[in-house]
Amino acid sequence: MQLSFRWYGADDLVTLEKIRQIPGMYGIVSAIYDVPLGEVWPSDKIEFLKGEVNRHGLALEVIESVPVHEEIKLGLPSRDQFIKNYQETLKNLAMAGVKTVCYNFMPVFDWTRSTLTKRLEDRSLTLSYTHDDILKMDPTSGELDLPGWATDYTTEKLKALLQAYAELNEDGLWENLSYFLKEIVPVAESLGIKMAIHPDDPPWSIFGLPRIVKNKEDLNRVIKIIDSPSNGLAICTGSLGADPNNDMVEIVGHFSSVNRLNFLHMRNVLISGNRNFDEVAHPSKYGSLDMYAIMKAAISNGFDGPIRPDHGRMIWGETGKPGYGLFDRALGATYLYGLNEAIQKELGNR
Ligand SMILES: [Mn+2]
Repeated sequence: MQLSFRWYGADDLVTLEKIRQIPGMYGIVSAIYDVPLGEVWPSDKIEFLKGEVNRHGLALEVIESVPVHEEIKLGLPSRDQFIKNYQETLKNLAMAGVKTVCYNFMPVFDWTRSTLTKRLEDRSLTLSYTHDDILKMDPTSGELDLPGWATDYTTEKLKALLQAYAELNEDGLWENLSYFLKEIVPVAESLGIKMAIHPDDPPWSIFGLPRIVKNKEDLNRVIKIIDSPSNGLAICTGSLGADPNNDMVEIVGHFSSVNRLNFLHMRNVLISGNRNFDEVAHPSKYGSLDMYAIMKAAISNGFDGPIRPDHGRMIWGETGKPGYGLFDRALGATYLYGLNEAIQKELGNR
């Protein structure tokens, strides 16, 4: 296991100085945030980031994410230039020693919650999703501002995008993912980079948008587009696990065993009804997922790649980027470190 921690760069309130003090921490998961979407990430910016991370005794081997331009997802003629740029970015990342690149293929909106500040019984604050509340939201109203969302669209542009995706539907989105992977995976493979698609969060359609990475069947379909270790998965237990039909132990074990699990996000969720869930503390007892069994399924089937605690709650009065404070994610990291030690010893590995 390469225990890793997401870091949003120099503006992140959680500093590299603090992250390096978390026991067992190996690497940083980050990105270049000041290059416009779709443009090539220049080597000097990547080298600077790597230098900062390395200076703190941490590795920079995982990028999350290199975002995929909407025109690639929509399959517009302009996609070829954006795909070329993506290939160039991969080359520059490989030169800096990056081994894993996470991305997603969610139209318009990244992860979605109905509230970012639900108070749990222990008085901590967490991100929560209630499907009825989402159904009442109008994403084009301009009143919604969730951190997982693209906020730089005008209302008109957003309406046009939603319409374009409604017409594209799931089949069209699959075709466009396939086109993208057939251009990207051979390049990634030649560079020694493993691509890792992050599942849709939540794993069902919202606002009439097609979503295609929701369950085991979808994950299987992705890896069959091109059969390569560079065409793999970032399995996020809190994303897929919000649907109780997704057996996370089985899914993680399966894709680890076929060597397509390239990155593992560990997060627990408490499912409280049909399409309703809270993000909770990492240990199994707080949520609906058996975190020990999931870790064991990954490791015992051969996974030894990057793992990061996914979102955390806000505890001990911390404020900051929802889901990405220090304290609860650090607790999550040490819990994962402990699970890993116990599982490795059980397996007789050390
Ligand atoms: Mn995730």
